[in-house]
Formats: sequence, structure tokens, C-alpha cells
Amino acid sequence: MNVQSDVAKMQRYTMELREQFKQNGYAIARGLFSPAEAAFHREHFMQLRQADHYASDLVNQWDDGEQDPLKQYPRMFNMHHWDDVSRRWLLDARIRHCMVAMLDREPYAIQTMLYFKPPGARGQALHQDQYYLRARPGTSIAAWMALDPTDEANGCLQIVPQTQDLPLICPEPADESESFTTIAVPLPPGMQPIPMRLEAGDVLFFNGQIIHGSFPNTTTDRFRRSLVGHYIEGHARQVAVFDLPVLRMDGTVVEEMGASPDGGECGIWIDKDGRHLVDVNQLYEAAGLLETSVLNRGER
Ligand SMILES: O=C(O)CCC(=O)C(=O)O
Repeated sequence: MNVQSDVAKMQRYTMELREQFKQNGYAIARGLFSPAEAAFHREHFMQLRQADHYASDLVNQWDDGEQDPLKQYPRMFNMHHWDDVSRRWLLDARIRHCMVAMLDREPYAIQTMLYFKPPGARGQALHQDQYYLRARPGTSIAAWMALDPTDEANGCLQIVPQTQDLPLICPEPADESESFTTIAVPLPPGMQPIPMRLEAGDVLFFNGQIIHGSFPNTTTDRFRRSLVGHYIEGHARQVAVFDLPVLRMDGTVVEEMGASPDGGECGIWIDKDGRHLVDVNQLYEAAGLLETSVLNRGER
């Protein structure tokens, strides 16, 4: 093994990631986890899903369609509170290493989620994570790991370029035939999301302001599973109350973290000399977990 060339390769990989992130507010760490690690996590969460329902499962309370595939595969939430595999992944040294390079500071870990997105499942309408997570000061950052190859057909994540520095945009009602969440960030004419095509084990990092979401899984035979960690920058002093406790990447609890106030300011798109700008003049009520509700049958 040539240690020097391995170190040089790793440095180049990290530098490229950092440049992508600084420029675009998102960056793809290709192959950060191996296909075998992705397969391990896939199996692990499928077993957990098939074994039981959990009190923190999140299902859409407006879903009354008996055929909805998400009923059988609801999104898991904050598994790291009770599952060691999830906790180890959330605090993984590779994720920390990438984030320190991109943020120039330590991240704190706040949340885990597992999207199963089986064939036929709806997606999640365009949104900004900071609307929910309310990190103050600063914003959040997501590490979104593909557990299956993702593309347009199975409802890959979609990102709207050049939205990483926007304030929060006031959301509108989502099309619930396409989205299991009920709010959507509107886009001005000409702005559109681009698909993030990933292989299993790739990790997509994106900041909490960036507008993103996903469309339905239109395949009949391919899941689009993903494991997501949400983090905040280490200078944050407040976060949404449901994200407490906040963890350092060594697993210790950040005691000095407070709960951020509900809601805040959001803006609407305006056209200024042909440029799309955001006029921040509205107030929103925090949606938080109102978007989803705890599964109400046989829960523990
Ligand atoms: O995976 C998806 O479809 C949506 C994920 C997402 O929006 C997020 O993790 O913030």
C-alpha cells in the first residue's frame, strides 16, 4: 500500500468536496461508504421495519388512501435514540471529516431518518430543512446517504441550484397526490430542481437553506431507501425543541443548547429587473412535527 498516495488522494477528495459545497451549498461524496456498508444498512433497517412499529415512526396523518405503500413502510425518525447502528452511522468519523472540511467547524448531530420509499410511494415536496430545524445562529446540514441506486424513476432527491443562501421562503399547500408532506416551497418561473443520481453508499451533503425534495417513486420494483443524518453547525445555540438532545460527534451531549422559538420570518418571491429576489416580510408558525404524526396503532 502506498500510504503517501492514499493520503494525497484523500486530501484531494476532501478539497473537491469543500469547493463543491462552498460554491453550491451541496456536495456529493461519492463512495464515502462502501456498497457492502450500504447493503448492511439496507438489511438492518428492513429487518427493523418488518419486526415492529416504533413510537417515533412518522406517518402522514392526512393519508387516508388504503393503498398507500407508505403505510407499510413509514419513515423512521430519530432511530439513533434507541438503535446503535444508527447512532454509530450518525457519528461516523468520515461524515465528521467531510463536514469539518466543508463548514470549517465542528458539526453537532441532531436527527436521523430512514426513508424506505417503496415502489409507488409519494415523494416529499420541495422544502428547506431550516424551516423545521430552526438552528440559530447558522443553519443545518444534511448527510443523505443512498442505500439503493437513485434516479428520476425511483424518486431520487432533487435540488434547486443556487438556493443555498436564500432566507426561508413562505411555503404553500403541497400537491398531496405527489407528496406525503403538506407544504411546498414555490419556485419562480425558470427555476427548477435537478436530479441527484447516486449509487448506494454515496453521501449527498446539503445545507439547510437549499430548496430540495423528491418526486414519487414511479417504478414497480425498486425501493429508494436512504439514511439521513441532520446536523447543525457547532456555533448554534438554539434548535427546534424536538431535536434535543444535541450531540457532539464524540457522542457527548451539548448541554448549553436551547430550544429555538417557534416560527420566524419567511419571504415571498419578487421580480426585480428580471432577477428573482426574496422579500422577507411574512411571519410563519413553526410546522415542525405537525407535518407528520406518530403511527397510531400498536405503538410502543
Ligand atoms: O429523501 C427524500 O425524499 C427527502 C429527504 C429530505 O428532504 C431531507 O432529508 O431533508
